Amino acid sequence: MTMVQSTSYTLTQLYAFLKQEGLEEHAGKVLDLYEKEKAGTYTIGFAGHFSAGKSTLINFLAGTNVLPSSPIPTSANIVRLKRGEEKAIAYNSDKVPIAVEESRDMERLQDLCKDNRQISSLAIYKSDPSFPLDVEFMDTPGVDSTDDMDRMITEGSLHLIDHLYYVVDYNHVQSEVNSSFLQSVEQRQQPYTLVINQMDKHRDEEMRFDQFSASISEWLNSYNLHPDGVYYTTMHPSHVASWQGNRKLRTDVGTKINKRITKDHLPSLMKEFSEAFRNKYNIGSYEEELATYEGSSVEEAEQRIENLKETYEDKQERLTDLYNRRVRGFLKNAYITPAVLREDAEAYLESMQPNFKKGFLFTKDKTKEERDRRRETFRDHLQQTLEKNLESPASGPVT
Ligand SMILES: Nc1nc2c(ncn2[C@@H]2O[C@H](COP(=O)(O)OP(=O)(O)OP(=O)(O)O)[C@@H](O)[C@H]2O)c(=O)[nH]1
Ligand SMILES: [Mg+2]
Repeated sequence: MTMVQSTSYTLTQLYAFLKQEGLEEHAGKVLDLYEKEKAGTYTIGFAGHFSAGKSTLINFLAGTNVLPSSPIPTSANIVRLKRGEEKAIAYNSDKVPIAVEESRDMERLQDLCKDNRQISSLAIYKSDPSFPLDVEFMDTPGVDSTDDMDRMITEGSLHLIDHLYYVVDYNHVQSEVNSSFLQSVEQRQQPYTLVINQMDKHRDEEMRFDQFSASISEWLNSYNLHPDGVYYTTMHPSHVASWQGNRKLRTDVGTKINKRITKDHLPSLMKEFSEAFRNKYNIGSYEEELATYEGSSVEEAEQRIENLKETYEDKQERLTDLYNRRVRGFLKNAYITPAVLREDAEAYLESMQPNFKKGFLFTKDKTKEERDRRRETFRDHLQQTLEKNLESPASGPVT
């Protein structure tokens, strides 16, 4: 496969091309990549089922409290948390900034995070996050179904995430939504880490921790999932500060930030774009049509033609043979000049001589009458002989 280098030039060309083709949404993703590359931003994303604790976890890891968290589905739009002079920029679905808030009012900022009527994404700059200026944490709305997951992958901001932390709550790890989402993530070769949050709900007397973690490994293996790591955390106020798993996760995030290994999203986006082209130009239906001419059916047709040809040639050969045997055979043996016919011919030829005269009176009329009679006799006998010796054998069964 040819690797596409995500240079600014490639992105600009690609953007212009997609725009020209009317694939606005895809052009928008290229623009995102272009801006991310230009700014040199390293993005850590958080996704998962709603109420798993994503926003709480980001607040904890970033050392802030700006993201709203609540037991009911809360985060309604994508929030990019950055370090900088405090402000919030709201974008609509066309990625156009529609409002800039310079407010330090937490409630106001949190309301923006929950509003998805006009706002589709939000950039919040805070002075307190512990991470460097070129790093951002991305919070995403919770998902509840495979459809939500698909939307999150195709319409969301997965194409901007360098490393994904997939957050699940303790009670809903092994769900269909989680496994199918993570399989899509693997397909896109998106590096990710699994975070099992709300571990305060775990009861050792019901199941030992090692048994629980073994069941998680088994589940991952059964779906052929290979996260970068698995972390067990709790954001419960009574445990948050002391929980070992939280510290391990924080260290892991720190390591990721130090290395800042960026993900090249262009190859998987190119696949997405080519799919969009296929849909736009209805390539699938052409392929289906072509497929009907391919494979066994055509081979079958060819075979049938070949068989027909063979049958035809065979028949032709047999007919030639038949003709030779029947016609030539009896022609060779046909007795078409029996004695009586020879006599008739002789009599007729004799009557045709100029000096031929019939009887004593040898009138002209009598001579003509005799000539006619002999000709008729000869013709009748010839006719009978031919019928008997030629026509009948030629139309009879072949032996
Ligand atoms: N017991 C317990 N509760 C938690 C934990 N983490 C978060 N919560 C609570 O769970 C609820 C949901 O937390 P959020 O941080 O809003 O979860 P979220 O994943 O961001 O949810 P959405 O934005 O709606 O998708 C809140 O009431 C949190 O206080 C945890 O580890 N243990
Ligand atoms: Mg949230």
